[in-house]
Amino acid sequence: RILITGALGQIGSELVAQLRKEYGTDHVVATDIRRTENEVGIGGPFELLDVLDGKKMVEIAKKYQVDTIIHLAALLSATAEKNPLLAWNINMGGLVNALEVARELQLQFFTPSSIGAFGPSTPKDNTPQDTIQRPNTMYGVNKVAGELLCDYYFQKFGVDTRGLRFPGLISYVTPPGGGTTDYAVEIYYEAVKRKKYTSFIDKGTYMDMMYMPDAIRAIIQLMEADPTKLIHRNAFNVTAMSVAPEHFEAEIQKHIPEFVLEYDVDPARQRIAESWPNSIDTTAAKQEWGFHTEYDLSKMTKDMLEKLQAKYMKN
Ligand code: VAH
Repeated sequence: RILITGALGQIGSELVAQLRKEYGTDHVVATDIRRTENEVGIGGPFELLDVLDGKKMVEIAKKYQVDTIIHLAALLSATAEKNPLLAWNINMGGLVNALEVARELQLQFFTPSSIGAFGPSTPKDNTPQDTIQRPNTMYGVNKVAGELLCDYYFQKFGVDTRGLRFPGLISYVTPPGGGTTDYAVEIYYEAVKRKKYTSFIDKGTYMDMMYMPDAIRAIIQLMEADPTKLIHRNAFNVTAMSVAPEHFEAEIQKHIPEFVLEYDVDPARQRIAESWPNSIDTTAAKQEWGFHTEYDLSKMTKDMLEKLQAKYMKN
């Protein structure tokens, strides 16, 4: 069985659905700090869990006899920058609790890192798997500390920890909350609802992005990978495309010709975005566990617009 924290979030809601499809509904225990109307989390075993409550986390892990924990609960970059101490407490406190459960019960462990684990002094183009990581955001500090802590638990305690440095993730099931790359999700929702969007990230700001189906497949593929082939663990660079707001605009206009993109740059989130790479190198993931993606900008845009039109434009 698999225990998932933050199961009602942007990644969690789709990962729960896919894992339940592949392994069976009762195989996946969804947990989150609150219940929502989100049918995915409630469509099978669900427990309320605040990841700062390590005792309850162990109880749930034992109750369902889990063998894997996927720790997703965290504050994303923009929110973390507004509440840095709260972000440290939740992102690191939650991670330590989850790693301790994995150590005590000898569970396989996954938690995401991010392109946010890189900083202004990191090579910006085709960022290597192994390179300097001095992020200047609290979220980035959390992600680098998290990567080091997960590698430590692997080396020191033999916990089978694995991680992915995710780019911006784009999805239509559950919108993200508090990310810097959220513009790349909002743009599709607004294109369908209002045929216009005002981006808080500036024209020409390149960031790596990936469609959620590719991200979910990468998690499952990494967790099922042969451990003897893994040279790296926490965490692999993965991405599908390096794009800027104007690329989304041009692709959306192929489907909605009257779509208009305007800009009203948010300095706080623009600063975060500019501290991240323009593009990252995914050779290690490809070589060590066969990472690949199926969605490029064109295929993702077609699918996003179709799914959102079905969701919002019943008529
Ligand atoms: C964020 N969506 O914007 C997350 C992610 C690479 C971006 O870490 O904070």
